[in-house]
Amino acid sequence: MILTGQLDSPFVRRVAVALNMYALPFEHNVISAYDDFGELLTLNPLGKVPALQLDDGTVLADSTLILDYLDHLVGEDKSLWPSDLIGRAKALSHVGVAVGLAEKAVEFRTETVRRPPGKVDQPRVDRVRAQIGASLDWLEQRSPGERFLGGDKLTHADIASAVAVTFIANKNPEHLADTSEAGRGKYPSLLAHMQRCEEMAEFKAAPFTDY
Ligand SMILES: N[C@@H](CCC(=O)N[C@@H](CS)C(=O)NCC(=O)O)C(=O)O
Repeated sequence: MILTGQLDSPFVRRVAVALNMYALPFEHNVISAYDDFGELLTLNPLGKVPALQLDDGTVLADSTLILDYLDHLVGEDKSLWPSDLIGRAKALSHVGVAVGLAEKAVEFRTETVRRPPGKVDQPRVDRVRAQIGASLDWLEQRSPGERFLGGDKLTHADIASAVAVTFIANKNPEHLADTSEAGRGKYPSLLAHMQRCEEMAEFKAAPFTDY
C-alpha cells in the first residue's frame, strides 16, 4: 500500500497512525497537495490528500473511507472502534466533531494564509474561528482525565482528536490560547489527551511535520 500526502495534514496523519496501530506496512509518498498538484490529480481526481493506493492499483481517497477499508482489512476484533453500540455511537460522535474541527482548522489557514492580500473575507474568517472555538470547547468537555476516550483502548476518536489538536497547536496556536485573566489554560484535558496520544510509538512513527 502507498499512502500519499504530507504529515502536516491531520487527515493523512490519522490514516498513517491507524496503519501503524494495525502494524500494516506501507510506502509513504510525500507529495504536497499544493506544490505537486498536477501529480496528485493523476492519482486522485479531487487533487486532495490523503490517497491510499492498494496493491491492486485501486486508489481510496478521504481519510474516513480509507479507514473504513483498513478496519475491514484487519477485522472487527482488531478494529479501532469500540465493539459495543453505545461506545461506538460516542466514538462516532467524537470523530465527527474532531474531523470537522480539522477541516475548519485547514479552512482557517486557506482563508487567512492562501488568500491574496485584500481578498480576505473577514466575516467568513470570524465564522470559521467561532466554529473552531466551539468544537474545541466540545472536545474539552469530553476529554478524559486519563488514558483514552473509551477507557484503556485507543480508538479512531482519540486519533482524530489528537491529530486535529496537534495541527492547530503547530499552525494556529492562538485558537488554544487562554486570554482570560486567570489564564489557567482553556483546554487542559484536551491538550493532555493529545500529549498522551502523541507519546505513543504509533504516533511518533508518523510525526506532525512542517515542510
Ligand atoms: N475530508 C477529507 C479532507 C482532506 C483534505 O481536506 N485534505 C487537504 C490537505 S490537509 C487537501 O488535500 N486540500 C487540498 C484541496 O482541498 O484542494 C479527508 O478526511 O480526507
